[in-house]
Amino acid sequence: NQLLIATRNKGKAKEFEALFAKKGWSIKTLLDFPEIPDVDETGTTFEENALLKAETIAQTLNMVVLADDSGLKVDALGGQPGVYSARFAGEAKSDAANNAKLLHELTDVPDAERTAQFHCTLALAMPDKESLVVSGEVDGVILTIPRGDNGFGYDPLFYVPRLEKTMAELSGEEKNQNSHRSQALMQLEKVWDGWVNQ
Ligand code: ITT
Repeated sequence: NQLLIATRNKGKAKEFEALFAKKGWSIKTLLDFPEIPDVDETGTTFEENALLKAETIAQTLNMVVLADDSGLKVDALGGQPGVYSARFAGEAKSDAANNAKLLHELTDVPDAERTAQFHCTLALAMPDKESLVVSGEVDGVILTIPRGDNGFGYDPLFYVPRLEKTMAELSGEEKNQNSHRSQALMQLEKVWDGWVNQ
């Protein structure tokens, strides 16, 4: 049971390690394969990019690969940064710069209009098999001041009204019970066995 997660994002890798440890699985990520080149995310949708990452790496390594394409959709920005969330403030993929840009873009947007969703699409691929794709989403509100030290990316600005906390104020375990990533993984689990054994 060897599964490779096609990510080099340390925040994602940590969450997947915890999510799969619960099932008694140990996973690897692209952080364990520094020689493999990055897959160019040329798609315009989460689904296209997740499939691109999963299928390219599955071919390269000839194994079962899971890829995550995720991001933040802000209603007042017409759904941006969306698939461009990692590079919102530039190619350096800096969380601090991305958060600063988000706050800047939302200056003067009143609280009631700062609604957003965290989105996660997962693609599962292996050579010579049709890939599986599932998604999950969580509703939130973009704060004006960051709160909390956990998580990664936009977590300190993403307030979840239902939990009365930002994603960065949740423990790793709490985030993994409530995140867009865990919602998508729950969907994937429903179809996983049938797919592997088909
Ligand atoms: P890989 O392609 O190597 O997986 P990446 O960071 O480039 O890493 P994406 O293209 O899927 O991955 O971009 C996802 C971005 O969306 C990520 O860099 C964050 O800025 C944001 N994001 C996704 N999930 C998040 C989460 O759980 N908490 C905070 N920000 C998140």
